[in-house]
Amino acid sequence: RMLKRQIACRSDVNRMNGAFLATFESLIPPEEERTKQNQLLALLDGIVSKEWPDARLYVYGSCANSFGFSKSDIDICLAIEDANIDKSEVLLKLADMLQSGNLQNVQALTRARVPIVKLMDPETGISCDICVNNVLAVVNTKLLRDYAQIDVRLRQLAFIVKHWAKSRGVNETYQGTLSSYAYVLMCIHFLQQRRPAILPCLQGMEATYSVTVGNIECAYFDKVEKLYGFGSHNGESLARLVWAFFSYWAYYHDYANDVISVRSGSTVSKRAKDWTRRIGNDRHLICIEDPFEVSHDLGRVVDKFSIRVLREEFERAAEIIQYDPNPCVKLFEPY
Ligand code: 3AT
Ligand code: MG
Repeated sequence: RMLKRQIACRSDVNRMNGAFLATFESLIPPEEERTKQNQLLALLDGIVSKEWPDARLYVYGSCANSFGFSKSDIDICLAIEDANIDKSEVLLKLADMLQSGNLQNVQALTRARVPIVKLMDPETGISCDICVNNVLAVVNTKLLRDYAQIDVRLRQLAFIVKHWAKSRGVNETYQGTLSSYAYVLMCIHFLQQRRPAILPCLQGMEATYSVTVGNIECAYFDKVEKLYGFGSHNGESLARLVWAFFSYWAYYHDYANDVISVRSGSTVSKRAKDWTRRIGNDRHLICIEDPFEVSHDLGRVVDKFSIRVLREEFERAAEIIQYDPNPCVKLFEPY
């Protein structure tokens, strides 16, 4: 039955390519958003440097990893060298200063998993979250951005997948579904696995970039300009990749045994990572290894209820692309 599906699809799915490309184009942020972001960043930089002259602000997440839609919030990391600082104190102090600096909805969330200050800039209308010394997020943002430069199909595929996840309500970690970061890693892994491969494994190549964060060594080949055209032996269209992506997660991924691993460019076994049973709140029902914090399963938020929701949504998506002649309407239908 699977084989029949594949054969049926091979000839048809490319006809949908224009619709997927148009969806992708419609989600790309216009250039003036970048200008506004820089304007806000300059304002924040001025405020921060009064109290912490040596501190630096880094944009991470979707505004910096090239997987951001139009009108995304900005994620900012305040990097302070001093190892003795108390993050909560810094955030409370920062919230005070932002409030006096005419920013709106300023709120310090010091007890969150990643403590942040939230704010809205009335001048640009942009909302942002500021965290302190979350250097790994800045580094994983660079990794994603570097992968995106190798083959345009990664950005296209990830936009479609993120748009689908947001439309279908499966991009909510607090409800047991996956983060955007997890979905982008799923796309990178998937493109590393195509034959011929569309993406290489940057962490498996000679390291040209290396930083140590705490006890984690982050090293990989970052001269991605040398890798332009890497995937050109594979001529698969966006539509075909979207269809194959959802089919993979619907019908082919081995949930019982496999961990997807961008770090290794392949899958690794759950057994080898000792991720075969529930430990504390980590259930490991869908396993996505963080490329740097390798003991961290990005699927750990998924529980026995939400895994069913996710798998049903993967199947639904695969079926729609398979059978619907105009899939972009139903695929992104609000849930
Ligand atoms: P949206 O467009 O905002 O949905 P995003 O790329 O900003 O997507 P997230 O909001 O999920 O992605 O996360 C913001 C960044 O924080 C992305 C990544 O650099 C980092 N990050 C998120 N979740 C994790 C995690 N579990 N472990 C390590 N880094 C993470
Ligand atoms: Mg974000």
